[in-house]
Amino acid sequence: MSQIPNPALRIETIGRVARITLDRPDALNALTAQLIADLIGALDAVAAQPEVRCLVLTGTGRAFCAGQDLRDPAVAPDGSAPKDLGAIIETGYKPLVLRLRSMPMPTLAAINGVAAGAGASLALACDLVVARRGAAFVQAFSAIGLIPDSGATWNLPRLAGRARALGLALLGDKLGAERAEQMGLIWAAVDDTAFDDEVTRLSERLAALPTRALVRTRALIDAGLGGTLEQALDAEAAAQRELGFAADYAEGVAAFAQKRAPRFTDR
Ligand code: T3D
Repeated sequence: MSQIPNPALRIETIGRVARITLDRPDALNALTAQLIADLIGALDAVAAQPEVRCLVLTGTGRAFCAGQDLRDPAVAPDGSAPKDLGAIIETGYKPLVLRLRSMPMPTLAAINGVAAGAGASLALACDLVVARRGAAFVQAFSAIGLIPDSGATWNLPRLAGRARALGLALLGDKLGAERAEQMGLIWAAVDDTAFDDEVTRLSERLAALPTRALVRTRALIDAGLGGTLEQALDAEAAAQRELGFAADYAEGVAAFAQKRAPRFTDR
């Protein structure tokens, strides 16, 4: 059950950009069962705000998120009956990742520090990932006898290829932001001093673009990765038909003809 406000979670909307901040820096923003439920609630709340056209997900302190809180009694082995981690995924991480991936606006992960385990998976589930040059990504799962979860086995090989996905997942080494960018795992590594400005600039830029078309683009690219060319062509035709009837297309073409910036409104 969601219990917003949760002091470990901050939600703020500035103009057309909503920002959700994981805010328990003493625990490297690790996720408890309650925090996962509240994060889903926060995403639902942002999705329901019609004026929001970009979501930024970030953390406070020196970590973005250290993944599952290994001290949470809901999951931590304590000598009593073993915990059903499959149930935790089914009731927590799976709906969280699906909610994130289906947000009705572009999502930007602003990686302020280390992103480990499910924290790295959450980052990779966002549409764009920008990271401080000093940040790092860790597939921390093998070190504790688990497999990469929260979509990592789906996202990692698609982003970085099988060889690198396996190297990262099996060895669990820290991967610096710059190397993550070179591997195609993230959009950009940014100098620490320029990070905040770049996140603001990019989020405002995304918010000014035609939201509905961006969201359809995400869905088509995800579907296209698993389908045939013919399926992709059919899905593109259906989406283009829908967008062609919508206001943003008329506005975009009018702005082009009038040599002015477009003002997109569809969501
Ligand atoms: O279990 C299930 O429900 C299934 C789902 C699993 C999803 C998952 O995410 S599994 C993976 C869980 N996460 C990890 O295993 C990451 C563990 N942490 C680390 O590997 C490292 O802490 C980091 C790479 C994230 C950062 O390293 P470093 O050297 O910068 O910091 P540190 O010294 O290791 O950690 C600082 C403190 O944060 C420390 O506490 P202390 O000693 O100062 O009191 C450490 O215990 C705490 N911490 C770090 N990660 C977690 C954590 N506390 C609870 N849970 C954590 N995940």
